[in-house]
Amino acid sequence: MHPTAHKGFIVAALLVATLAACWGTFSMADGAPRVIPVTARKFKYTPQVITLKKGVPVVLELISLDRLHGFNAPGLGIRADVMPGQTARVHILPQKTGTFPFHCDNFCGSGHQNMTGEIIVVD
Ligand SMILES: [Cu+2]
Repeated sequence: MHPTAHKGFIVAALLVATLAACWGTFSMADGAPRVIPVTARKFKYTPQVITLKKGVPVVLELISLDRLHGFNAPGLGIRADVMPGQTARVHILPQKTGTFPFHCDNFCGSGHQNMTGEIIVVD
């Protein structure tokens, strides 16, 4: 390679590296947590299994497709009323790994007891 061309290559490589570093900083700096939509209806939460990463903040956006439900994950200290036409936002910053069951805690009919799921926190 001609020395000048070589230099040009290094400059280009540095530029790419700098842009990549900036991009990484920006995407971290925007700080917007991942949003996970969750729907409730008789007698099911969707998704039923929610996988999170320890230390990574998320927001659950809970909405009901029929009537009032309750979202309760005691192991994570989370509870929210889930209503039709109104999004309930629950912020979670998982601190420990494990499987944390959630259930509907507003009696919503026969089948209510099946309205369960789990949040799995992984490393
Ligand atoms: Cu329910």
